[in-house]
Amino acid sequence: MKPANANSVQVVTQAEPLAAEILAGLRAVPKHIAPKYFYDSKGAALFDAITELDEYYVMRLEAAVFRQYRSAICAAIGTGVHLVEPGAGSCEKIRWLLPDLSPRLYTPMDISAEHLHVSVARLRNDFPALNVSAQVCDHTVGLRLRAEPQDAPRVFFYPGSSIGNFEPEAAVHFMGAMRAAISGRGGLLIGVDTKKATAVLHAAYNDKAGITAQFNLNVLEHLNNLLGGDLNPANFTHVARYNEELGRIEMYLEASRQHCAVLAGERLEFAAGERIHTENSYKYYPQEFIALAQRAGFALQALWQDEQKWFSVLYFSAD
Ligand code: AVI
Repeated sequence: MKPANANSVQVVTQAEPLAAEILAGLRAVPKHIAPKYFYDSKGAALFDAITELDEYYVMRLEAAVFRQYRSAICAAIGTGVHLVEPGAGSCEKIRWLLPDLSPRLYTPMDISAEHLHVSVARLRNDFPALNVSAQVCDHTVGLRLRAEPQDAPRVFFYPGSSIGNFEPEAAVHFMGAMRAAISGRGGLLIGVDTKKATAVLHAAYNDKAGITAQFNLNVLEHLNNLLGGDLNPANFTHVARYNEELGRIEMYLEASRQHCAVLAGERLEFAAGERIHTENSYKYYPQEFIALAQRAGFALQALWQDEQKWFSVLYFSAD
C-alpha cells in the first residue's frame, strides 16, 4: 500500500531574490552567474545532449560503475529506504538502481517544475509500483523535506558529480545539510569525478560539436527570459580550461567585443575580452572527497570506481 502522500508533486516556494542575486553577480568584478541558471528547459536538454557526447566521459563511466556494481550498491543502501535525489532532472539515474533497490518512497527534487513533471510521469509509467513524491525546489538554497515516511532510513542520492559544481566549503555545507536531514539511520550515495589528464578534461568541456558552448551561452537567453534583457550570445564565446592548481574546470563567457546590454532595466558594460565566470567543476581524488564528506558528518562505507579510476561512486553512512 502507498503512503498517504505518495505520487504527488509538491511545489516548495522559496523566497528568490532572483533579480538582485543575478544583477549583483553581473555588477561584481569579475562578473559571474551561478551555474543553476544553466537549467531552463533548453539548458536541461543541452545538458542531456552533453551527457551523450563521446568526449564527456562522466555519465558514461558513472553508468558503467552502476552497471558493474549495482547489487553491491543496492546491498549497501538496504531496502525500504526513503531515497531523496536533489537536482533529479530527468530522473534517469534512479533507474540504474531499479528494480533491485525497492525504496519505500522516492523524492526527486528539481528547480524546473516542467522538467520534473515530465520525468516523473515517465518514471511512473515505467515503474508503476514505485512510490514517488516529487518536490519542485532549489536544493542549493535549502533542503526542506516532509517528515514522512517517518520510520524509513533517509538516503540521499547525488550522482553525476554535481557536487563538483560547489566550492569545496560549500560542498561540505551542502553535505552537512543532507546529513542534518537524516535522523537515525541513513546515508549518502554520491558520484564524484576524479582528477585526470588535462587533455581529457579539456576535451570533455570543449567538445567538437560545440554542445557545451551552446549550453554555456544559453545561460544568457535564460536570463533575458527571466528578467527581460538583451544579452546577446553572439557577443560572447565559450571558454573552458582546467585550473590544475585548484583541481577544477573553469567555464567563462568571454566578450568578443566591447558592448553594452540591458538586464532587468540595468545597463551592463562589457569590455572586449572581459569574462563572465559561469561554472567551476571540481575534480577530486577519492581521499580528498572522503575528507570533505567526513567533515559533513558522513562515514565512508564503500567506494566503487571504473577500471581507469576516472569516476568514483561512494556510499557514506550517517551513523
Ligand atoms: C552538472 N555538472 C556535473 C556538469 C559538470 O561536468 O560539471 C555540468 C557541465 N558543465 C559543462 N559540461 C557539463
